[in-house]
Amino acid sequence: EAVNPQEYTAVKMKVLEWGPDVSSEVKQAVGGKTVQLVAATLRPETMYGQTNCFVGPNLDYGLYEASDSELWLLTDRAARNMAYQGTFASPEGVFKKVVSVKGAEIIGTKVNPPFGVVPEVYVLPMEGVLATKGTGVVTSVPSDSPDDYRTLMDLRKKPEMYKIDPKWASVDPISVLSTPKYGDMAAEKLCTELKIQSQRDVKQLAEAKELAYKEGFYSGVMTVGDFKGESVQDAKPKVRQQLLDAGLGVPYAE
Ligand code: A2H
Repeated sequence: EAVNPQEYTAVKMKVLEWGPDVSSEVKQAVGGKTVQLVAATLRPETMYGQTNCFVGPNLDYGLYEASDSELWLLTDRAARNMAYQGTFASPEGVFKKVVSVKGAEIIGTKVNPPFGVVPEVYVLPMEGVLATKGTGVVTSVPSDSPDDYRTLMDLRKKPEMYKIDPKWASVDPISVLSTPKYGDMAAEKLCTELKIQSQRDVKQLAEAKELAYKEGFYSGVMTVGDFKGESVQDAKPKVRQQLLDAGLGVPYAE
């Protein structure tokens, strides 16, 4: 466990249309409320480049009452943490689960990624999503996250095996920043350089992640959005603040 807490930004990805496998029990429990998939990220400045949303197909999630009108989809662990961080409308420490949801159920669900250049993206399965980190929901930015890039390529290669409609994985990586070392598609470049063959190459992916993160943070320049032309270091807290101000994100620490 880290000594210092990680400061995540939890971004709200609004459900626009359920995928084919969502149970009628879940739909009934939702009624007319808005459902948000809530993804924890350390890279708020990359949100322009969201192409998908990942969940662990075997993980357990729930829909939790964030307010009178909104249900949030995340893990039980994250809901408890958020309740204690005063994120919900309910009194501190109080959280209410409306219904349980299995990750596999929501594959193919269409969501709206906040600040995304592409306004409608699909939920896909990722093998390595940890129940013990963040919200268990990961927004996919394949331009800058090697894990996201490699997973997207795996899914495109074997859509039948992963039981997905190829159209759900059809959005290409979108450049959000540029660096001297890796150009404007750091994840693809590093996956090629390090010969990363699958999302299961966890050791090389960890190395690629570290390299992309450092180069992006210290040498990156934004190529899209309100802070285009500014350094990533400067843009990062500004994009985060915009997400918070717009009600599209909340701080989340663990
Ligand atoms: B990051 P750290 Cl563009 N299981 O967001 C696996 N991975 C998870 C997760 C979980 N339960 N919850 C969050 N994550 C991912 C964007 C991003 C991220 C980019 C580049 C790198 C990157 C888009 N995906 O992460 O172990 C989320 O992906 C590498 C730092 O707490 C989150 O930020 O450092 C990151 O891992 C948090 O990982």
